[in-house]
Amino acid sequence: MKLWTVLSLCVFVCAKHEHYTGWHSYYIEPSTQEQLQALGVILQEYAVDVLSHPILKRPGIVLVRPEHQHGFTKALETEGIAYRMYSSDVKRALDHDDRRMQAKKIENLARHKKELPYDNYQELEKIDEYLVDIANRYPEKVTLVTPANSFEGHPIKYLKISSTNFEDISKPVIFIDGGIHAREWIAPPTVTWAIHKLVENVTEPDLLDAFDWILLPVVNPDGYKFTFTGPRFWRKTRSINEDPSSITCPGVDGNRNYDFFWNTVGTDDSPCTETYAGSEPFSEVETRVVRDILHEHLNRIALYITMHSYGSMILYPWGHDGTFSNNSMDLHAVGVAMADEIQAKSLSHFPKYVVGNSFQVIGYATSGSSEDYAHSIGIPLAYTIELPGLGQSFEGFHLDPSYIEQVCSETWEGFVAGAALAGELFTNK
Ligand code: 0X9
Ligand code: ZN
Repeated sequence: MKLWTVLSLCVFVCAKHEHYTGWHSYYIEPSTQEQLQALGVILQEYAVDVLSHPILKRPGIVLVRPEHQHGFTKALETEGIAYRMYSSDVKRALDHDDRRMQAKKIENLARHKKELPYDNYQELEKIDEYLVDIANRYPEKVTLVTPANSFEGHPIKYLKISSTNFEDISKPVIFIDGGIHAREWIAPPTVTWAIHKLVENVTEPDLLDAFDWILLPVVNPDGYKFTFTGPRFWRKTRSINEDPSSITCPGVDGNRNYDFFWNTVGTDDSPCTETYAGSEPFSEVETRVVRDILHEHLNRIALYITMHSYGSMILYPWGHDGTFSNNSMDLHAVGVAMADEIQAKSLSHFPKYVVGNSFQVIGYATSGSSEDYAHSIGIPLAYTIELPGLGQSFEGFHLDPSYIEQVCSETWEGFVAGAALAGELFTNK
């Protein structure tokens, strides 16, 4: 029986990443504004999957399918854009990641470890089971809410955690979500860890006395599940709309789908791109769930954080044009306080966090993001946290699983600091 389990896991792992057979990954390093502009066109023409956006002085990382590699590299050479191949066998690298994950899974099974893992990435079903289990075990503090199913019918679940059953309306609310971008696997565990710290392993009891919490680990369950069973670098939702090309190219970039300067910059009209904004604002049930939470608790949400990866950044509005909001002093101060606390617990070889305006820090404009939307409707403190990624290529999205717990626990320190300051600012407003 055990042998069968091991064999079937191997067959599954080895067949899984066929999609990436022959794909290469490249570093690209444009050195002038003109090259950056030309690059934009090249990336579109060769349907390149951008894992990390290049800006001047910061190389980007891209994946290129076999049939486009020749044209892509020739086009870079014509424009004089520096590049080098990083991985000539993306599939092999992914198979390797999978084998390690499966080995850890088998080891945990053998040890009868039933808890949600923090030494391995968390599968959707395990997260769902955990949310149900916590709600059942701590009914006096925790309420499970399933407001809708995703496009493919997966329940979108979140927890409301409160010592006063959300009835004390003088308490500020902290809302944290993760997993809108499917491939950013480190994001959901930081949200489940926050649940763990608020309910199971409580070291800061005042956090429940002072705040109500809403924690939504996986906004985009379809995409998230898809990356565990199919293309590892899937980013979007999995929906199909009236656009005929969405049948072959499903999915919308959830972080371009909010109604804030929707589809004006940093987006694409074609469903076959990674930053497709959707057919209209809030076309996706997944973003509607987040929108509805934001509006339901609008007067009480003191702090909204959406968890992404990677880059070790704490970003705040406005991301579409790089200007600052009226609350930018507080946004910056609380962002720095969170980064300081994370940094204090971090490892020396992890990248240092950078805090700042979304556009200015990431170097490209984005419209329709959840962070900007939340702030635009009146949430005073709204952030995107780009969690750390290590390594030189797509490892950015696949931080060594042995670091998951480290990232979760250091990020928790940031949440604690952010909540404390957000609470003070909220009460004094
Ligand atoms: O591009 C994005 O959606 C985010 N980066 S990621 O690598 N996780 O995809 C950054 C979004 C920040 N933008 C705004 N707040 N507008
Ligand atoms: Zn993201």
